[in-house]
Amino acid sequence: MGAKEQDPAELAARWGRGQHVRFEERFGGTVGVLSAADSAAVVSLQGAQVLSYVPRDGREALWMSPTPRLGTGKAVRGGIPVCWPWFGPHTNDARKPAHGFVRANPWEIVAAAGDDTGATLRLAFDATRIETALWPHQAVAEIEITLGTALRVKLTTENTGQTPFALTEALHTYLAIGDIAAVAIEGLAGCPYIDQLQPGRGLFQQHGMLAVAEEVDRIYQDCTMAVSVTDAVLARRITLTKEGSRSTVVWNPWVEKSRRLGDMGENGYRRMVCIEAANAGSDVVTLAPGARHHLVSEISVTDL
Ligand code: TA6
Repeated sequence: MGAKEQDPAELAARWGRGQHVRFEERFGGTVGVLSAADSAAVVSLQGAQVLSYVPRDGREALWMSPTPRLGTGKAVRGGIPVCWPWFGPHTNDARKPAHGFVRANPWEIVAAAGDDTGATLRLAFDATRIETALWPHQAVAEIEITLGTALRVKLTTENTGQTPFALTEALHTYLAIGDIAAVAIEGLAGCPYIDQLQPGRGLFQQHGMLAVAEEVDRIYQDCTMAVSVTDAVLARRITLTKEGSRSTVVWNPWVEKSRRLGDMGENGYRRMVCIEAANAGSDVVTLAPGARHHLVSEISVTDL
């Protein structure tokens, strides 16, 4: 995609919808700015990544690295990165990028709409442009972001090829919290999970509410319920509901991994937790030729 397709003025002429859908330069790249229902969201064309969601209470709901930079060939840490067409490390080639190949690539806008009640931006990524050595299948991914009284993100995968393929995926949502020591994560009770910090140990079982007091990196399997994060410091509850998702990933890097990552900022790990609508681990989606799969994550924020 050339510079013209990323030029905010060109995009505004074609996809601008008054004050409801605008385009501008931010963090060294082009973003769409959605405004409606007394809320706002920011989406980068790189990775079709939601970078910010401010609901009607006026407080940011998504955590973002203190050093966000687009166009570096790497994903921006924060917001809602799109992990596709695989989640985590590639199953049999460690040289391939973790979480697939769309996070650092440009997506194309295919639809925009907006009025006082809601605003929508839809972006597409045609994977046929990817060299077969990286991924030998034909597919189109679409991300539809709808801003209203909640933030709804829908990731659609269409198999445009002649052979079925296995898909794992995640909407890797970084929620903003007041302090990791003062949040209760509910909705996972009874779900089995893979502990990524104890590989090969089989499945564990979640008992009751999850509190985080160390590095947590879990793929809850066969887990379709809504997850809520009750934040005593910010006096709010963020609820994440899902469709088309059999896995929920929960991640906090804690101290050592944050240091190794280098883009979490000072004590950044205390102010974020990832709750991800996903299909990962053994929850693999097999997509037949011509079939479509939808993964939806909807975030709503309420005062306590
Ligand atoms: O979703 C959790 C996870 O898979 C962790 O294992 C950690 O690697 C995290 O994703 C971040 O991955 P990234 O490639 O964005 O640094």
